[in-house]
Amino acid sequence: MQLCRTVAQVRALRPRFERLGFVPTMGSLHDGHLGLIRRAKATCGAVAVSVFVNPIQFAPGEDLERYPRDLERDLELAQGAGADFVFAPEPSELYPAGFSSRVDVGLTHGAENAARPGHFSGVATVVAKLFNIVQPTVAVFGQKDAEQCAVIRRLAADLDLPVKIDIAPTAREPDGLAMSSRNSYLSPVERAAAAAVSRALGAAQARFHSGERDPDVLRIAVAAVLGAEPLAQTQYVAFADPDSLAPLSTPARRMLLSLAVRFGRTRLIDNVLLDAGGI
Ligand code: PAJ
Repeated sequence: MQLCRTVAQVRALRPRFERLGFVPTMGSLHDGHLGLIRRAKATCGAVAVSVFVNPIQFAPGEDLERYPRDLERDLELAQGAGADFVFAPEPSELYPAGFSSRVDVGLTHGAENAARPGHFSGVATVVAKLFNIVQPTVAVFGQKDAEQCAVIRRLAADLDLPVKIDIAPTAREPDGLAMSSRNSYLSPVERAAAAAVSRALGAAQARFHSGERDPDVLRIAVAAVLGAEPLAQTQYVAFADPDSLAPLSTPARRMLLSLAVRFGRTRLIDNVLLDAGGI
């Protein structure tokens, strides 16, 4: 497995691969990331991974400085999952002096967009750059970040980017907690309490599957579970169209239910796609 630190190194390596899968990450790799790498490898036969804590998607006061970084460990894990090369640039490589462009996808209705203004423009900008540098055939993203998936799908479609966007299911811990690099911030007590997030989603999902389609009723089921966990500080419970992210307030057969919940200083997000399909 090769390590590229510069755009020029990636450009020199790229012609070696015909089909190339790509998994963009901010490092601190966990089994959720490794599942995406294996999936991209299985689809394309070769896979590139980027490890870059993207400064422009963090607002002042967020966790940019304390975000966990361990490149040696990430390289070992990426290699073990089948990565052919890792692109781990310095910030100055992607954002040299004079850099001033921004990609703005819109989709401003999203609850996460409202909670983190400017975040998705930072994500779309770096992902557009990474796609142009790596030139992947398929790029794999995780359903864990559902709003990010909607933004990336729109970005690729609207700008005619020649890449297929593939979304992989959320990888979870045995108690249901969605895997996340930020889980490492949780104290043992907070970690135990954090299982309430997926339990709350599960409660709404169970109601949905027994025929309840009204977001206001489902919201009560979510609130009952989160309200029973004293350490959980709910930031939002949102029902939205999974593609446009427009909020839903009337019964629907297909809804993205997403949550943001704080445990102490740690902010966790999770979601479930409620889809009645042909039922
Ligand atoms: P990061 O949080 O490192 O996540 C990298 C990829 O892994 C994303 O597609 C994310 O959705 C996916 N992922 C994270 N946890 C997952 C889980 N439990 N199950 C399945 N997939 C999971 O998302 C980012 O980085 C950044 O915003 C990035 C796209 C790299 C742009 O900077």
